[in-house]
Amino acid sequence: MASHEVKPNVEWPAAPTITEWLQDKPIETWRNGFENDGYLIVEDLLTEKEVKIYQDLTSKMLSGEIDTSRHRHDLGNASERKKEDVENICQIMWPSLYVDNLDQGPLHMRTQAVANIIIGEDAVFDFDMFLSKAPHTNTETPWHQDESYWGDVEDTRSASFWMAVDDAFKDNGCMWFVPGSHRRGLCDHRFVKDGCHVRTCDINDGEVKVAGEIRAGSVTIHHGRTLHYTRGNTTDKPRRAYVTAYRPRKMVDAFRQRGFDHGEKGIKGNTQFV
Ligand SMILES: O=C(O)CCC(=O)C(=O)O
Repeated sequence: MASHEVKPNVEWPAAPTITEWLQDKPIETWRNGFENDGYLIVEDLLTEKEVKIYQDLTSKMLSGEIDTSRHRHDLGNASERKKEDVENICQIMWPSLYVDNLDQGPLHMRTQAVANIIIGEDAVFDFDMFLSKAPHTNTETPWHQDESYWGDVEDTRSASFWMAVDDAFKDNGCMWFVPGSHRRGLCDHRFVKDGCHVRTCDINDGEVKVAGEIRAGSVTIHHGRTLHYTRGNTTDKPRRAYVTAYRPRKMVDAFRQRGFDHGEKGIKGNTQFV
């Protein structure tokens, strides 16, 4: 954003406090589910009214009305563009830098609270990103473990929340997981193509794979070592997702000291951003 531009601001509707919001939630089931399976689904993390606000803001980012170009690129650039003027997979790192108060909204507040429950009280916000698979862009995100992007990690605890901005189902690119794969260690990863940022690893044909089909406003949550992927969007519906990621404070601090910030300073020419 150029320095003379005024950052848009978001006003959030009244919402329960986090303590109130957590009151009727199955906290032990969340903790055990995440520990055993390495992924979890929390339905309706956001209300319909709240989701509409994220839909509106992300539409403005996609159209360029909110200019995110310093943090925007095509994560699906390993293959030819399916539509000339649309990214195969549009990735915007750090969308919360572009709208005042965005990181004070219900997504960040509630995912922080759930992260503290499932990975520990020392979990802090690490980064956010926005991922869009526009209709008929048909570009898969190949199988991988997020930790393969992060290098040496002493404490492997982490939780990434993938909030469906649109209803997410198999054919528009919902998340898929291999349950329990977070306990296997880090697999060997390779770049999908020379000069591309995206990494992938092999998985066996016989693996159990579970699709996380969710409504807009719900989240899937995965550990940094959980194998996951998404199909390309072959439908005429959009598939947008807003991701927030949490890790232990010591790990985030150590990575920032090494200069690794998931592209916060801007991603152009920088390959170390997921
Ligand atoms: O949305 C996608 O296509 C993939 C997302 C992903 O791999 C992640 O959030 O870790």
